[in-house]
Amino acid sequence: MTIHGLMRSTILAGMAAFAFGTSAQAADWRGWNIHPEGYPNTIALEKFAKDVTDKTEARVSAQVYSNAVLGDQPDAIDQVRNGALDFANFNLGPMGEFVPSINALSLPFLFSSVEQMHAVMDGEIGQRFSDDMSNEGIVALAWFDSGARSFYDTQRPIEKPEDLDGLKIRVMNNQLYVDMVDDMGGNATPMAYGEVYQSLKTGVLDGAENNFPSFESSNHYEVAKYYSLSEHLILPECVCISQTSWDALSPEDQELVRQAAVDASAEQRRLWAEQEKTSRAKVEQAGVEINEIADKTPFQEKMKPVYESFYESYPDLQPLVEEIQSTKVSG
Ligand code: BDP
Repeated sequence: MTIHGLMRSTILAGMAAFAFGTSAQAADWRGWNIHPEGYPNTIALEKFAKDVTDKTEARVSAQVYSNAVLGDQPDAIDQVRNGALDFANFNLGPMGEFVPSINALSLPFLFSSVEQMHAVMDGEIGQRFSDDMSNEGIVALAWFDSGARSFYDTQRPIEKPEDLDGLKIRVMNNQLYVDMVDDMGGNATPMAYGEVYQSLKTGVLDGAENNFPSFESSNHYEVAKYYSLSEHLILPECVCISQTSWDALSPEDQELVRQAAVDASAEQRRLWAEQEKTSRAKVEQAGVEINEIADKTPFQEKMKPVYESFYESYPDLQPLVEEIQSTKVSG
């Protein structure tokens, strides 16, 4: 081939790659969301999808599918991992089944406050968690608030661990939560979120545990009239992207998507703070009895075996847990 011929074919190949590259880049992103319309996470995730679409000038066109219409949370995590779904808002509880170090966050009474959880997640430790998730094919771009989870049930106020005796309590999909409830004295039942309402109504379950916004939006408060402020779990949530979808983006678009997630998280945290109050007021008005637990020590004492068996399974994670516990809240 002459030098001209070579140049011409190189240019043609380049043009073809450019044309192909542009069309291959235009992506339709499907996003998983478990919550209904109007929930802080839904509003924030929709904002994320809109920002992504607008800022990339539709090189990525993102759409949120709410109410878990795309499947249960554990399935959805798996689908984001293998690239069948592009993005999602996940709770880091069920994530522990896929990324072992994330289980540290599911140790009951780990954080002393929601502020401490944010200090940990927004800092260097949070970065380590997102690195671990990324090794499993999930890119965590920002963290959402999920408040604190407490027990609620149809039978009686929970003031001490003995009050859980014999109660069938739904937990999210993670062995740590089964151990947590069983060691406190209840009977743990892992179940998909969408099945809990009916199970509470028919007596298949006596109770469950969640934050105020979810207790309200799931309508569980219509059937479970005792909400007891155990605040045993403070779980962060993520805006997560499939590594496959992420890797297909140009560095410029990755930056736009990252910024959209950071903005969505600021919006979610602002909405969350309001929703916690309105949801609490709404369930109280609907006749739910909210019980303060003056002394949580008896519940915490019961969690010693959960920590011990965690350290036995993951000796490497003990320093991380201690680092989290000693993180100070600044300001
Ligand atoms: C909500 C979380 C959601 C969980 C749900 C549950 O935001 O991700 O699926 O609890 O209990 O608070 O399953």
